[in-house]
Amino acid sequence: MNTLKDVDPEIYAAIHDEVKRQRTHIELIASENYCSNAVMQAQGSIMTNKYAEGYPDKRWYAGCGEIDIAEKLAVQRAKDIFGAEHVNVQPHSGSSSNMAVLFSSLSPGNKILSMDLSHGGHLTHGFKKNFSGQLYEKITYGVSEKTGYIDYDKVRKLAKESMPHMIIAGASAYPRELDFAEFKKIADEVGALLLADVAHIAGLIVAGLHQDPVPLADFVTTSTHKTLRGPRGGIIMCKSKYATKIDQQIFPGIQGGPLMHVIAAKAVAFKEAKTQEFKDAQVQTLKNTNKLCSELQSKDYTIVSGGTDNHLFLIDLSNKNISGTEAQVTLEKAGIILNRNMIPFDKRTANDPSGIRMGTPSVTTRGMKEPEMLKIADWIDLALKAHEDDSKLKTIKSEIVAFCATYPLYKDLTDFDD
Ligand code: DSN
Repeated sequence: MNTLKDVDPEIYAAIHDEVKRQRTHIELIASENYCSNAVMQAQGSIMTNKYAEGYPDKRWYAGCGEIDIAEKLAVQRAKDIFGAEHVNVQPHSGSSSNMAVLFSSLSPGNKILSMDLSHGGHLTHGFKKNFSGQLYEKITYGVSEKTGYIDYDKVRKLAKESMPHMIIAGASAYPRELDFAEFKKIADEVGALLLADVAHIAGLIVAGLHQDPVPLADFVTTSTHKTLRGPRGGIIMCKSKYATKIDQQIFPGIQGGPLMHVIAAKAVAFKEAKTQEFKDAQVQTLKNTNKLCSELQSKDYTIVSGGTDNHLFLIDLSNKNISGTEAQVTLEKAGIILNRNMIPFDKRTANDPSGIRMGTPSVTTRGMKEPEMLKIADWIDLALKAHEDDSKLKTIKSEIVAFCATYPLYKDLTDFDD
């Protein structure tokens, strides 16, 4: 990166320090991961220079031969790993994937039935300040207060009462397996379209470790950078009968030129997702999440729903002398990165909620296994107990920096070794 260093020392310094931060911290944000060098090389390539509005073999610009190769590979590989009838790889994000699906199939004022944000849903599933909440009428389902699991009887009841045009199955902070077959039954009973947003669990689905909505749902969207371990972006999968309207809704409906360097990187990630190494990492992610969760439970932390079936879990800190925001800040001081999160039926606000969310895709990609989860649980517990003691937090941080050095990250980025 010597050229960047010369041309723009400030941005170079920010990247340099971010590499250092990623290397020296324990990353537990459930929606993050470390993509491979190969993915980053494709994303950092000259494909960023090319305009390619349209689709392969039907572009609005000349000179798209090589670009078409990349997009066709991305589409074919995504179809292959997910078993999808049709895939659009152009969405810039999971949010624009959802926007395209909603715009393609709903009219303003139509009803959507989706998971409450405070129970684990997503902004694009109808949050009032998001386009989805402003354009459509939202009815929300949630989890049972007693069990923390989605109450499917209640979902069915709400669907029958409200007769939504679309049901959205998917979440950003739900630690249990989603029953897509049950969602499909409910959608069919009320004549609703079914959108499965699998952004968080896509990698688990590809590895055969989570119920698969692709054969069932009308539309399946996902971001590509979470458990799927690709570049930051999104894709839409759908039944063939919706292919034209989805493609037209992405371009020219809501996007112009596709980000071809990102699409090339998606193709690389989809190739990697076919490997045994990827599958093994997804298996290990489940083991690690389970171990971290049960260890914290044994240290008297309250786990929402009592455990986890996937790559994440939520801790309810109500019985501790600390809020979700304070816990996030404290843990960052100690070298552990995660996010504050609302818990179902939270009595506090979204800005300073009662919970924290944690997941293990990143630490798993880094090579950590169950014994390391025990250490991380110890550090979390020690740090939260010492949240008013900065010198103790500093000591924990130095232990974590030393620990992280034994799990080298991006070894090939030697420019940043100092
Ligand atoms: N913002 C993402 C998350 O952290 O779960 C969802 O898109």
